[in-house]
Amino acid sequence: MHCTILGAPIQAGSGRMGCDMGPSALRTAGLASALTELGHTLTDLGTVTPAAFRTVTHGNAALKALPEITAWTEALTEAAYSASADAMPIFLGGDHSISAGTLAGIARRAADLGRPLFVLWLDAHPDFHTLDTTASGNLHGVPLAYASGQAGFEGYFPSLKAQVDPKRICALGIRSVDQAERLALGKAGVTVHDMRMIDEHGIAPLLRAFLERVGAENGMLHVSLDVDFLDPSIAPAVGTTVPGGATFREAHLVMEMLHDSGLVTSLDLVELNPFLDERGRTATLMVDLTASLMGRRIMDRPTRSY
Ligand code: B3U
Ligand code: MN
Ligand code: MN
Repeated sequence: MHCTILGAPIQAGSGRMGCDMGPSALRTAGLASALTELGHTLTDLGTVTPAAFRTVTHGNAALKALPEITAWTEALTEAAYSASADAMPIFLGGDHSISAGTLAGIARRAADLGRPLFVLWLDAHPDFHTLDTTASGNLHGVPLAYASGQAGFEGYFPSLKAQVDPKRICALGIRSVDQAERLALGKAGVTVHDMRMIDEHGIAPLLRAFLERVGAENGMLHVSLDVDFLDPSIAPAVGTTVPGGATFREAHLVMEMLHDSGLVTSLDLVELNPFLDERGRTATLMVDLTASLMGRRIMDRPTRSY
């Protein structure tokens, strides 16, 4: 597989500093060599640069860094579209607001190819706020709502050339949802597998059912991996730790099943805040999970084929 790597060092969407060091920490933890050791080829496209910020005002006074995130979203939409021309792009955040742009660009690519785009959102949070409903004002809480065409972004975020069908989104690992999001997710028809579902059914059957849908429709699959999908005991380098996250083995199993499916066409690695890390262990875990997604395995065979 040919991969492209793009750094998107945004931190303003998370409301605290540190995520801008994410791309650097992922590179330092050996992302490139992990990929090439698995036989993949790779082009590191460096760092995306946003255009100058415009002044914008919005009725929701809580919103933080709207001009900045808007400019980043424009730049990342274009970058994601070109980086996905003939390669699998891996986007290095940066906070989760990067996915407003990465999803918009990938959705446009999928529309060009005439293929349905599916999204696997691995996160403690669904990030399904609009500019009107977010109470924290942190724009890492809105990308999935924006990219799936929810109302309220018009005139602020770039208009979408193609959007993600909310019915093709599966959010897995969810354990912190605001009321406005809960209502909007239900209305839009997003599949939400929260931690209770994972505890009751196991993570593998839930993921398998989704992958079977993607495969049946010859879909493209974008995976968005937020550090806080993982339990904070194994991944401390994130601003919004939520207890009760995915275990080390659950996370690797998800990645191994994704690899075996052969369906993944793009990936976000987001919310890594190296300032909060312990001797690079979270950055290293994110790289190891990426390696599992890209084919690293314990024995030289998949456990199950699709
Ligand atoms: N839903 C809350 C919390 C949050 C969302 N994403 C993260 N935290 N990382 C909000 O602020 O929108
Ligand atoms: Mn997130
Ligand atoms: Mn999160």
